[in-house]
Amino acid sequence: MSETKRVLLAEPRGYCAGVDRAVETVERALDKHGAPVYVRKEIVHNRHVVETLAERGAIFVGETDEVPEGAIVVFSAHGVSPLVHQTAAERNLRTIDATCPLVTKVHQEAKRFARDDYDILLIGHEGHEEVEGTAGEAPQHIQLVDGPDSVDSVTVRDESKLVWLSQTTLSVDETMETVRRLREKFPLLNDPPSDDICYATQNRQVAVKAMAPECDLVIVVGSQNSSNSVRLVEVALQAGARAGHLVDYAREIDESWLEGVRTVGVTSGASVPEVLVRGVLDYLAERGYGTVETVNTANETLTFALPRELRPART
Ligand code: 0JX
Ligand code: SF4
Repeated sequence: MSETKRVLLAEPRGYCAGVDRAVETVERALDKHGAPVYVRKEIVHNRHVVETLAERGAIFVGETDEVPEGAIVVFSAHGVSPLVHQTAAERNLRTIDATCPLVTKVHQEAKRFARDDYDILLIGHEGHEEVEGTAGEAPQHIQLVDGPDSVDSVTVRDESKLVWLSQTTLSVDETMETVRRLREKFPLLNDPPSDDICYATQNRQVAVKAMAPECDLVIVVGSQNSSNSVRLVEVALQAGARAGHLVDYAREIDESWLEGVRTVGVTSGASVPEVLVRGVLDYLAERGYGTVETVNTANETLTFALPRELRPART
């Protein structure tokens, strides 16, 4: 084996279409209306993004009741329940909804199946904002299934009217295992009309899986509260990477992780700006990992239009 140190760089990585749109929404709202612009929850789950927007005048709040009457509030990419829309309206807030259209799609599915009186098993992580928003569309019909081990405790009203939906940013393999166990228990379980785990989540997992078997170490750039970023570390380890770590910044890399390491895999979550990946590549280059080979498994071209309130007026 050659001793040459190298980096494998996953492609696609980083910003997805929904994050790009959500971050630009806050930037444009600041340009158009001036600071402050309120944002309910983190616009996306990335420390650097949130800190940068806060420096520009965005004020991040936990709930809409912290926003002054009549002010502008942006809803994050992860989506909100109808109750949040309602409380914002009651406070006369001017809302700009940056919910990713692919999250909205899951909300629509939830509403439709609830209208048809199905029991909905929503696979997702308890406490995550996205599942709180989706579950809020039909709380009487939806129950959360947080991974394969939660299947045992699931009970339903009518096994013949049952569908599973999911959070958009889960591990594909773990979700399929959860569905397998659910179907063992409920053979008539219906699949969602289309994939709820979104294209960006899937593509980033496919890319990291392709490089993981060759990696002594995989560094995923992303924040601890970013579901899709955390999943990339898990997927890398399951696919054969010898070690894996999540870092917000290059400065969080521990020199000891590189001991005896020849191949380092690098990728980033869907909420991570490329500048942070560049920081990690520079850090690695300074330590002898200057050769970078891209591992490309898909090309992404999807983009979403900005929320209506921020589109240029028609002439
Ligand atoms: O924690 P998540 O992966 O859902 O969110 P993050 O890191 O902000 O990623 C992009 C937004 C995803 C919404 O589906
Ligand atoms: Fe939308 Fe997927 Fe990005 Fe979430 S990860 S914002 S669902 S494109």
